[in-house]
Amino acid sequence: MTNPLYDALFGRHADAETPFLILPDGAIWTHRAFVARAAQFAHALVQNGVDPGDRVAVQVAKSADALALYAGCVQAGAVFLPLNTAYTGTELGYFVENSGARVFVCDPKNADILTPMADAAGAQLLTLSAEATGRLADLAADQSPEFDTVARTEDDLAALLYTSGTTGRSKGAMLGQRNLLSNAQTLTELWRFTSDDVLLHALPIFHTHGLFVATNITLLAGGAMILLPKFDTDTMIAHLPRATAMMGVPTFYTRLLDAPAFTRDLTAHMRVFISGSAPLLASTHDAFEARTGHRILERYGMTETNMNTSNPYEGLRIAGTVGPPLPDVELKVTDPATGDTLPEGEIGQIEVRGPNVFMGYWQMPEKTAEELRADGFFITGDLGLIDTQGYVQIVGRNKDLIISGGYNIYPKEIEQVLDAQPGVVESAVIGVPDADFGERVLAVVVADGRLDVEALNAVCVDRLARFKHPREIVLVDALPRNTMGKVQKNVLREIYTKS
Ligand code: MLC
Ligand code: AMP
Repeated sequence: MTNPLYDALFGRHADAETPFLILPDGAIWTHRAFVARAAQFAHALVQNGVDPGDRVAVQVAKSADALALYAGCVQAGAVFLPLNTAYTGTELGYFVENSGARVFVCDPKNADILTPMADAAGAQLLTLSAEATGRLADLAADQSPEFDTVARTEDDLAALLYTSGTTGRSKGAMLGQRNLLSNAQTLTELWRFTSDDVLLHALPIFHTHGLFVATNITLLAGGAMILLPKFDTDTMIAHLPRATAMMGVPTFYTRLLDAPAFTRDLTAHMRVFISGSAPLLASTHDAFEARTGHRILERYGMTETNMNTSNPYEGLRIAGTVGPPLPDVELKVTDPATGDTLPEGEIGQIEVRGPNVFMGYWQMPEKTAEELRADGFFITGDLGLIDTQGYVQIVGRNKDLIISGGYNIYPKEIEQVLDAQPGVVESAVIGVPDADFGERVLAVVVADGRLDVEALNAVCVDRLARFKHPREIVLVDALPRNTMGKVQKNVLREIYTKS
């Protein structure tokens, strides 16, 4: 029986007494202990009716157990569906229902409030806290540390990650074993990860970056991770001496640069700093090199495709570029109107093809067909060019998307909430530059006399995760429109970027 993803990432470490997770309190989980805990979770899931192919939706705090639950899902042949811990009940209801999850795991402190939602969606609710308490933790503790791994092939679904759409509801990106495994193999080699590596891990584990890029690569290499619950500048600085590598979104790097204690001496022993999920300003890249002597290695990816391009480990890392396509990824720049490939240096939409590209959107064949061409090329929605050296530069987006601190925010979703409120005639949500988050959310609202801005903020709290909330609401008489009647967001961005 084989299960390629399980065998490569987890199974082969079953007897290894080497450290895998180093926790903030100094506790260490060996690879063996981690694999054993994963098996206990696999048993607990099966006892709760999880069959191969079933979705297991998980909204829990970052912890060693949360990662072991991911591994347990892979071992049981289930489909892991991680959810942002900031999501509200309304948001969660959609994901659990849409995915048809068999089990929904949440923090014990949210159980009462989320039980009706899980019941309505037909999902079994289990609980797990960062302190290894909760019904799932208790159940797992009683299980055998060995589990007969469920056979899977590389074509089987391993994870479902929801990404919002520019129109309508979120789409579940179906990631198969091949997608995850091939990308982890390519990146491990490209970035020279080995069993000697210790990755400083402060990213959330409900997204591609923290879960697949960081964790899968470390596991494949047989290395270790210092698993921090979240990013905190002082904590990062305290743990850096023990690390060899770090991965982060650009906000991590700008925050570290703001700290005088982040010095050349502190980072001299580090092997590599990797950035992605949002554009790294060339000025940040330069300031980082001036401070530490390290050139940040920037790469480019997305939920649907895992990683697509990377600056080289050896060779020129060029600020403002995301490097050449990965060895097993084809990348072309096309004319958005015709789909024709554009010559080198011309700006167009970025399309990618390779074993990293997802299997389509969960139960959305039309959406899948719109973005994933029959020939396998995925239309990323990013705009860019390929320069004379073969490096890709991302110059913008062909999709109405804000990236704040590495989180994707779809204006449409916020506009729909705002527009439904009394007193709102219409709204336009845009991203404006922000020194900390790269971009922040600003809502431009046309109101009639009845608008109560406090009530507007309150409905956002109820309906939307905190990171999506408009940081500023500006009231205007009318929105700028082009001759076709379409709101000109570029004009709004220009106005509110200047002021
Ligand atoms: C937190 N807040 C955010 C936010 N993160 N608001 C907007 N954007 C964000 N990203 C809210 C908090 O709830 C808080 O609300 C306030 O902003 C300030 O919080 P903070 O303490 O400063 O934030 P912090 O907890 O430090 O989080 C910031 C962060 C975090 C940048 C460290 O957001 C983060 O870890 N981002 C990484 C996201 C990521 O992993 N993306 C990868 C996606 S995968 P209040 O109520 O206090 O005002 C992908 C593919 C690829 O994109 O290529 O990798
Ligand atoms: P997500 O859907 O959360 O996976 O976000 C993917 C999007 O993040 C991509 O489509 C890009 O727009 C953006 N992104 C990821 N990495 C980079 C990068 N290095 N530079 C610029 N944008 C990036």
